[in-house]
Amino acid sequence: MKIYLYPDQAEWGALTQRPVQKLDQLRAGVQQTFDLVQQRGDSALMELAVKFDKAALQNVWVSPEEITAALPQVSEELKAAIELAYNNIYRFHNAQQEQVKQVETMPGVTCWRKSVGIQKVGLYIPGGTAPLFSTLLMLGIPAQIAGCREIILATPPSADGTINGTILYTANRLGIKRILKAGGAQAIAALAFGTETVPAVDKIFGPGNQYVTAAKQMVTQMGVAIDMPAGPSEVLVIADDSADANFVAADLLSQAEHGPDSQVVFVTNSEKQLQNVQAAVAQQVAQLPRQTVAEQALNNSIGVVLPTLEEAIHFSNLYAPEHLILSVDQPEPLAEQVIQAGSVFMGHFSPESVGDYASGTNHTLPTNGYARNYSGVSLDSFVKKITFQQLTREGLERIGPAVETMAEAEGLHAHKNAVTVRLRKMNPSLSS
Ligand code: HSO
Ligand code: ZN
Repeated sequence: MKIYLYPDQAEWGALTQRPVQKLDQLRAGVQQTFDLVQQRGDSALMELAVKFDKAALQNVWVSPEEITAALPQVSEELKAAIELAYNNIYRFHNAQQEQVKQVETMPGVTCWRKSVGIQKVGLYIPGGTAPLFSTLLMLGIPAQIAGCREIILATPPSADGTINGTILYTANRLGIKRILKAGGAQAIAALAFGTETVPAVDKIFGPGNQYVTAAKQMVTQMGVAIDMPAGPSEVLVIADDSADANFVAADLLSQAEHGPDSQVVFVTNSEKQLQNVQAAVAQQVAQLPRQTVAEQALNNSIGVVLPTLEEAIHFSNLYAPEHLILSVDQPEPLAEQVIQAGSVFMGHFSPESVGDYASGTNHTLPTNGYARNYSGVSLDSFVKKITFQQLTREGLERIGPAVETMAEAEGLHAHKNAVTVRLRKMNPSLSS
C-alpha cells in the first residue's frame, strides 16, 4: 500500500486516477472472433471452446440431464444460503416496480408511462477460479421480475465440458433453461448476433475479462445494449478511530482477493488508525488462500490520511468508487454528503460482503469512475419505459392552438396541419 499523508487537494486528481484500460489493442482479435461466430455459428463456438477452454463439446447447450445431475451436488447448507440471498434480492428488486400513474397534464390530456421487460436478455457469467453464482442471482432475479421473455445464460465450460454445479443449481432456481457453454468474446458474439440455435438478444449483462469487456463495448456499435462499461472491481474505505482495524483490513482484503487489478483505497483522518490497519492487513493477508492475488492488488493500493472526515468524503466523491464503506461511528451525516458511489456500506457492521451476496442490493455496479454517470444494475436495467398519451376532443381543442403556434415557429407545417385538420373537422366554422 502506498501511503500519502495529508496530500494537497491539487494532488487528489492524480491519486484518484485508475490505470488506463488498453482495450483498443484487443479489438482486432475480438473482431476475428466475431467474424468466425457470424460465419459459422455453433460450430465456431465448439472450435473456440477447444481453443480457449480446452473443452471438446458435443453440444453448445447444457442438457436437462446435466441440470438434474447437478442439483444434488450442492450442499443443503449452500442451498439454504442461496435461498436467503434469493429472497432478499427479490424483495429489494421487486419493490423497484413502479405503479402506472396517469397524469392529466391539462383537462382532456392524459399521459402515463409503463415499464415493459426487455424481451431477450443475455447474462454472461465468467468461468475461472471463482464461479460467480452470486452474480447470476444479481442478474437473473431482476430479469425475472421485469418479465424478460427469453433469458440466455452464457458461461464457459471447464476442460471436461461441464459447467459448475452451483451455477447450474442457481440457474435452475431462477427458472433459466437456456444455458450456453461459451465464454469470452465468442459468447458475446453468439448473444449479440445469434447462431442457428442461439437467439440474438437485445441486451447483454455481466462481468468478464478484458476480451469480454472489449466485445461488449464493440456490440454496442451494432445495436445491442449492455449493462454498463466495466473495469476492475473497487472499494474505498473511510475509517476513523472508532473503527476496528481488523474489520477494515478484512474489508480491504475482500476486495483485493478479487483480482490482481482490483482497486483498494483506504482513507482515514487518523495516522494511528492507518498504522493499525496496515498491521492488520499484513497479518490477515498471510492467512488467505488467495494471498498472491491479494498481495498483487495491495501493491497498487493506496492509503491516504486527510485532516477531517469531510475531506475524506470529498476525496471519495472525486474517486467515485464502486463500493464505499463508511467505517465510522456516525455514518449518517457522511452518507448524506456522498454524491458519487455505486453502493454505500454504513457503520461498523455493514461489510461489502453482505452486499456482494445477500443483503438485497445489486452487486453489479459502476467501476472505473463511471459512478459519476451510471447507476448499478436494478430492475430498471431490464425494462424499457414506454410513454402513452390520450386526448379527448376537448383536450385537443385546449392544447391544439399552442402546438400549431410552436410548429409554425419551427417552420414545420405538416406538424401544424396534423392539429389543424382535426380542429377544423371538429369545428367546421374554424375553416377559412
Ligand atoms: N464484489 C464483486 C461481486 C462479488 N463478490 C461476487 C463476491 N462475489 C463486484 O461488485
Ligand atoms: Zn466481492
